[in-house]
Amino acid sequence: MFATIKSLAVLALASTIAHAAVVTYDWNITYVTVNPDGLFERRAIGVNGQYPPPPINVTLNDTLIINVINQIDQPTSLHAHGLFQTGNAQMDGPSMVTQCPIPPGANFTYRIPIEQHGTYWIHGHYQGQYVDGLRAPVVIHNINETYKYDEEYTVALADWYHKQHEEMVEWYLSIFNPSGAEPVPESGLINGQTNAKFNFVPGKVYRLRIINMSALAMFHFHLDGHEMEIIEVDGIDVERTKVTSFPVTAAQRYSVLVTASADPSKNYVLHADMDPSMFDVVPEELQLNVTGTIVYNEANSMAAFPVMEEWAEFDDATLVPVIPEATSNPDTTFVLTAAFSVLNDYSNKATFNDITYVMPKVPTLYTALSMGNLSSDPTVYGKYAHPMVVKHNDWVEMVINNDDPGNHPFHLHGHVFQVVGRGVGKHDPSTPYVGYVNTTNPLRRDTVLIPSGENVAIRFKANNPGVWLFHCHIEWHLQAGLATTLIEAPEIMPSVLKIDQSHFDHCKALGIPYTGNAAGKEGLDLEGANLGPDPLPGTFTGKGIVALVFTIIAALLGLATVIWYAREDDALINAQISKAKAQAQNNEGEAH
Ligand SMILES: *[C@@H]1O[C@H](CO)[C@@H](O)[C@H](O)[C@H]1NC(C)=O
Ligand SMILES: *[C@@H]1O[C@H](CO)[C@@H](O)[C@H](O)[C@H]1NC(C)=O
Ligand SMILES: *[C@@H]1O[C@H](CO)[C@@H](O)[C@H](O)[C@H]1NC(C)=O
Ligand SMILES: *[C@@H]1O[C@H](CO)[C@@H](O)[C@H](O)[C@H]1NC(C)=O
Ligand SMILES: *[C@@H]1O[C@H](CO)[C@@H](O)[C@H](O)[C@H]1NC(C)=O
Ligand SMILES: *[C@@H]1O[C@H](CO)[C@@H](O)[C@H](O)[C@H]1NC(C)=O
Ligand SMILES: *[C@@H]1O[C@H](CO)[C@@H](O)[C@H](O)[C@H]1NC(C)=O
Ligand SMILES: *[C@@H]1O[C@H](CO)[C@@H](O)[C@H](O)[C@H]1NC(C)=O
Ligand SMILES: *[C@@H]1O[C@H](CO)[C@@H](O)[C@H](O)[C@H]1NC(C)=O
Ligand SMILES: [Cu+2]
Repeated sequence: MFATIKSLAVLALASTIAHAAVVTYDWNITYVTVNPDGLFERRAIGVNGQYPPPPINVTLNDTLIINVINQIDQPTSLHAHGLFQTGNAQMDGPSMVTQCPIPPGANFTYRIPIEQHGTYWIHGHYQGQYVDGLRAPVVIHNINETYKYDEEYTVALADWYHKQHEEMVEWYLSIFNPSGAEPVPESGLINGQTNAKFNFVPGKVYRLRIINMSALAMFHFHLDGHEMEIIEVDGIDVERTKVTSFPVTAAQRYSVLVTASADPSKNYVLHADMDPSMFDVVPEELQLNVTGTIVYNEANSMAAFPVMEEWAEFDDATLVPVIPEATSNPDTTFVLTAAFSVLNDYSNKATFNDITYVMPKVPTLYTALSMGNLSSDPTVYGKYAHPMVVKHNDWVEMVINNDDPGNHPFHLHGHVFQVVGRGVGKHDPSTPYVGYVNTTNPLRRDTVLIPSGENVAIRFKANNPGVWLFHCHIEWHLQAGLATTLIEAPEIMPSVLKIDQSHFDHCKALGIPYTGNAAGKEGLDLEGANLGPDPLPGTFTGKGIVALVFTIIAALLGLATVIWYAREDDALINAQISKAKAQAQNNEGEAH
């Protein structure tokens, strides 16, 4: 079932007990035809002919090598979510941030020294490829685990769509979706299937590593007949904390210890309930409650448990890291307000401080490495990369206000951050936090959920020179531009990061410049840089904008009515998109 591990070379020095292996995986990325929910056969992106792609399994201090062979007809890149990549930012993966994507037919080697342990995942970071299946767990064992357990299982939760991501995102970002309704998945999967089984033996202690690899769905995790203790959050070991259920938002991970102490003459349901509040519309046929089975004996009947009436209250900020980390007053503070609105291209986009993320012409890391001392000037990265430049070893605080009716899980590459403060409304960083504030030993993680109308302050030390994306991990929202770029320690980056020529060869093959500013030019001349849509002028209300857009669409297409929200009429919408596309192409043709 697992990837072919090409070589596992143990480099043990005779005089030390140091553990360090080079673990190599070959990832031949191809299309596969799959039907994981048994409802619909579709094309997905698989690895070595398999869907789901094989999990990656390494140990602290190993070097992980992934040889990517890109056999799909589109570029790709891989991001190992949650790994620090210290001094190795060029291996972080997001396309046009730290590398040019890998062209179709090309190979690329990710070489990642493993400096952490815990539960992570790896996924495509070129457009929305992970929604189409390019995602897998990454389990990193500690040399000496903090908690003892007998066996472990990975429980990878994911939402599943029947349509190709490309088709869905086109609709999602089109003028026909001014309210920004996200595509709703058709199913939820556990380990890529609908009937995952986990064998338990009475008396044994199991570590379950729960990973939410969703594009959208948030799951509530609980087990019939068994108690759980949380011991790990996003790679950080925490003090044992008993829970009955807990939410896992996109990209978050938890480990729980479970003792197989239930009556072994029964089998038990493992629940991952999708939270319907994330969905604009809950289709009648959508099975929200995704389940697996804890099997003591295949011949057993299922134990009957009442339906959980309400998910338990759970606050991740109450979890206490086993290894404390001191915090410090910030040297630099950024305030980011997240919102969605119809911008002046009449599509619904996401913004931080009214800026929607648009990829630069040059990968941001390459700009940082090629601009000399101008690399500390945010201007060179282009306004729409939304650069935030910080100096080496500064303490950085980011206050994120969620000014949107939806909840958003925000993820920072290259770090875990401390969750130091939290509140309702927008936070003014010149005033102290009331309510939740913790500067003693706050929770550290790499993905934090910020509920609608609330704010969170996170802190980290800028000790990892590189370029790191900060973004919402709901894939639809990233595609809508809910991202900023952290430029960390540009003043020393060229002396820390060494980039192999093969990276630049891929840029050449795709015609992407790899030196210069965001426009591929010298100095502060940014003419020709990619520009994003901007907010509409004036004080349109959301409803006013919807009405305005409605009018524009109606006028544009000469239609009396446009039904954009009613997903039941996909055919009509698709026809309209095709028509608008044809029209746009005509216009383009005329303009040229
Ligand atoms: C792991 O690597 C670190 C850093 O190189 C080293 O200090 C440590 O001793 C290593 N641990 C083991 C058990 O090999
Ligand atoms: C990659 O997978 C495809 C499809 O299974 C196969 O045709 C091709 O030979 C594989 N390439 C390598 C290098 O393994
Ligand atoms: C992971 O790797 C370790 C060390 O090589 C091995 O003992 C273990 O069985 C592997 N686990 C899985 C699930 O492959
Ligand atoms: C990619 O790697 C595969 C497997 O090692 C090899 O067969 C193939 O020739 C390589 N392709 C390119 C373009 O280098
Ligand atoms: C592992 O942990 C045990 C108990 O916690 C300790 O006795 C042992 O020295 C540790 N081993 C290493 C290599 O750190
Ligand atoms: C995964 O995250 C998404 C997005 O936050 C959430 O809607 C979904 O319920 C989560 N799934 C699980 C199993 O926690
Ligand atoms: C799904 O699970 C939730 C919580 O466990 C429960 O309240 C709800 O009734 C379940 N829905 C169905 C359709 O079983
Ligand atoms: C940038 O470097 C050049 C020489 O390399 C120097 O003349 C100039 O003063 C520097 N500018 C700043 C702002 O440090
Ligand atoms: C902050 O964290 C520490 C240690 O994790 C904990 O003891 C303390 O209760 C927390 N303080 C607050 C206000 O939550
Ligand atoms: Cu979001």
